[in-house]
Amino acid sequence: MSTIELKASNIKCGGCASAIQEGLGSLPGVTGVEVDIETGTVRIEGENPDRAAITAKLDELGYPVAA
Ligand SMILES: [Cu+2]
Repeated sequence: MSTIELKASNIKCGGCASAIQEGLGSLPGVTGVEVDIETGTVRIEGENPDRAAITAKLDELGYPVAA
């Protein structure tokens, strides 16, 4: 089990959080997604989740990872 923590842009409400949870939750190896709306922190748990795929998915959803 590993955890990846990222800061994503544009997270403003529960709808954003749900979209992210759904989008990232469908990726291979991802077992859990938590979103902190106030800080824009996205915490992904899973079995060797693919960081590049997660970053690409966040981009695609409109919540690019902050530098
Ligand atoms: Cu929103």
